[in-house]
Amino acid sequence: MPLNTLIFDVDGTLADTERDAHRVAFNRAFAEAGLNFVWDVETYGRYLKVTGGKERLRRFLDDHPQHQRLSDADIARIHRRKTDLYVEIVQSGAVALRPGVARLLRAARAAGWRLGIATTTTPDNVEALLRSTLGEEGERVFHYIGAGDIVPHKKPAPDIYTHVLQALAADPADCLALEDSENGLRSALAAGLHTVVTQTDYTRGQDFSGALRVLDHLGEPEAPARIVEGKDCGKPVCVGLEELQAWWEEAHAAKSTRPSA
Ligand code: XBP
Ligand code: MG
Repeated sequence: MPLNTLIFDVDGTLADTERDAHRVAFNRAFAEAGLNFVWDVETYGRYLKVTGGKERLRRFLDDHPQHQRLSDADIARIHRRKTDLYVEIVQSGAVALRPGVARLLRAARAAGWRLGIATTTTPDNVEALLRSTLGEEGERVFHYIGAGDIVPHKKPAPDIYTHVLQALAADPADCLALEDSENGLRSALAAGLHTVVTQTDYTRGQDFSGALRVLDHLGEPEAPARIVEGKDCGKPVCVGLEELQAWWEEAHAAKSTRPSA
């Protein structure tokens, strides 16, 4: 079977949502809840290693016992408000898709490829992002969206990718994952998926060993991306179906057909 399915991460991959949308929404929710701390850009970057907003807040509080203690119910309540605030930010049009994303989605749909989403973030956030960037029918671009607490273990565990593969009735050998972070890459590799990484300011410098290629973004014809790790490092490229197919075939031609996590 040729490559026929792409599974996208959301935060950092479809759009650069973390610094100016998720982080800002968290801080607004903290202020509304009367919490006396703020996540600056650097602090948020460190805690991004904990996937999932509720889990991230719990870890931060565990590391900072000087702040007020919160029950799991308190965290869930603050996080629900954070989701509403995030959705408001996204609905205001403040977040755009990363370069090349809409172009690649269009090309994949036109070629009859299957499209999935495997993300740690809350389903409401995905819906808002897809509608604000791709239009009212944005969610329908994807054949299946797997998001948030639907699986027991968040990335870097393979659960969300395994779940999406099952929902799409897809063999990982026929699919490719697109990710932006080491946690996401580990998750996709552990589910048996070859993976292309488009790094962000927050994930640059992470360990992307095992990725087919690492790029600064997917690129557009008039503003190509650059391969920053992997074969042809330094080369400008506008990532389309042909490039993904070639990188995937190259990996399949290598001694093992399955990536190693
Ligand atoms: C990113 C995450 C999410 C978001 C916040 O995941 O780890 O937790 O930072 O979203 P991915 P929530 O890159 O897999 O999309 O607050 O809704 O968890
Ligand atoms: Mg991500």
